[in-house]
Amino acid sequence: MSETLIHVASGKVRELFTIDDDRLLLVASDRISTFDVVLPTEIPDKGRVLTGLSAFWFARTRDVCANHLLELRPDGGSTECRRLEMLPLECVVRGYLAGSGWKDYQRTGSTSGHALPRGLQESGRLPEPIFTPSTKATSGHDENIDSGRAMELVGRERYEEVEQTSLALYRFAAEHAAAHGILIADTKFEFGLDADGRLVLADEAFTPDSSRFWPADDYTPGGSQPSFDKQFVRDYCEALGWDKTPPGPELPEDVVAGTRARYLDAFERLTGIAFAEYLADPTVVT
Ligand code: PZK
Repeated sequence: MSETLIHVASGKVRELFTIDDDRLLLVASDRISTFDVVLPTEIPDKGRVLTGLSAFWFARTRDVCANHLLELRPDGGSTECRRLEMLPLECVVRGYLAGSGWKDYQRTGSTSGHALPRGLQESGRLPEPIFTPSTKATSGHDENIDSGRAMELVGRERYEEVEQTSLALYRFAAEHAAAHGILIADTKFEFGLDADGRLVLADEAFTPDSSRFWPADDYTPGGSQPSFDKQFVRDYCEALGWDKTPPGPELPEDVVAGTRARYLDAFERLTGIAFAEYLADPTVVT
């Protein structure tokens, strides 16, 4: 049996191929980006860690929302997915105030139309998680939009469904992760519709590339927090004095090893499964 794969899309560090009319192959590479630039040095096993984490979360949130995962491939770094009609919305949930949410708040006291209490700190925990959708920018950064604009894009009923579903997914994962020493500050989902118009969670879910993971032990609101996975890379790049425009710098061996260890640590803490067990049989996460 042979399959001809047709390349359909490239993300910064992932590729999407068509298998047939109904199925796509999502391949997670070992590439890493920082300050929005993909670096020339790979982190061995990063793609497998992210693929395994997504599959773990998909398996545990099926009752909250259906998802696109059909099959984890034996290599552990790629998945067969259902082909969907994607919604033109990045579905972001924030439990803590960081990144563009913090920037919006400092300027306006709100983000994506959510008026927030005064006196919140950078990286502070929000009173309640909030849904802050953004549009998929064709170039550059996604743009935060309010619920009115998001409803124009997907319709009122679908908007309410993706908001409630996103919040429920976040609450589930954030509670699980916090119990295992990792704060999920925020996360981004992509949803699609199946042929019957049912909402389906697509893309990746609760990976360090789609979420801000912070080590709970070091959590100190009132400033930016170290990233669980990329902090060695950022610190190294800052110390180099690189101007953050392409091309990015090569990473030395110790930064690669330290970063790889952080990805494996996140995987093992969140799943409770040894990474070697996952490599031997990826289906152990599902
Ligand atoms: C789809 N993307 C973004 C993600 C990339 C690009 N299940 C699906 N059905 C139809 N389309 C998509 C998906 C998913 N997931 C997702 N673009 C199309 C994207 C990852 C890598 F290169």
